[in-house]
Amino acid sequence: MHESLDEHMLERILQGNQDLANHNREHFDESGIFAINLMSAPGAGKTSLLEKTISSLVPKWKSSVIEGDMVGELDAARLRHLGTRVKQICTGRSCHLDASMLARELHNGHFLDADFLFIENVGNLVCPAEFPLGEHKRVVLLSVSEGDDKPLKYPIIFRNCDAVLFTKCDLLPYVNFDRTAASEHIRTLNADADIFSISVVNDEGVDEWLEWLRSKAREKRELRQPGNRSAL
Ligand SMILES: Nc1nc2c(ncn2[C@@H]2O[C@H](COP(=O)(O)OP(=O)(O)OP(=O)(O)O)[C@@H](O)[C@H]2O)c(=O)[nH]1
Ligand SMILES: [Mg+2]
Repeated sequence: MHESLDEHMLERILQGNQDLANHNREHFDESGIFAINLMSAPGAGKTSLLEKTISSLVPKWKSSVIEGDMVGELDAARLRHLGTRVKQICTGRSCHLDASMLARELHNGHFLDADFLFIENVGNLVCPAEFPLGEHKRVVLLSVSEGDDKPLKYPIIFRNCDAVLFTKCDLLPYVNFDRTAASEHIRTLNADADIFSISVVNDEGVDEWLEWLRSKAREKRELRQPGNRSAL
């Protein structure tokens, strides 16, 4: 995409997106929802993780989902089975969600009546990294069948995230994926990212992931208490 755009035009597009992302963040903060942008290559396990996560969070925590896909409603249908409020955004020829797509949905407001807003981005390790949506946390899934070198080859998305989930860890006996090497690659780019090993097949790491989500949401909620305006 970027090759055909001159630098100046690209900067303007990214700045326009950032402005709208800031606007989206205001909506999130006003409503008290905690927004997470899930990004990965196609098929790394985003929807499967959401199925597991949302069904584990109920009844105490309520979730809404915005699903980004180029076409179709397959992932949205999977999540609606759980009784979750899901809005599908079809991006057409675009390989990522952008802040304007979200802004259009947020203005109707009813998605924000929940504790968590999970935003499943279009499967792509490149473009979603450059288009923040206003989310509070950015989470990257790297499935073990993709290879432990991916942080080195797609650095932007790993540099600009809050957590990395190695997914499908039940497959580790069958693939060459060195978790230590992958973690070191991530650390060279991003000293602060939390790193988890997850499998929705044998539930490895699922409790740690859920506790991470809950603790981040609680932190956010505490910062919003009256008298503490720093989070807004
Ligand atoms: N073995 C194993 N398979 C998994 C796991 N998580 C997901 N899968 C499988 O991986 C495939 C893709 O999973 P999805 O959850 O659809 O992946 P996704 O990232 O949402 O895919 P897109 O939305 O198309 O980018 C499915 O066949 C899942 O059953 C896991 O922990 N272990
Ligand atoms: Mg999906």
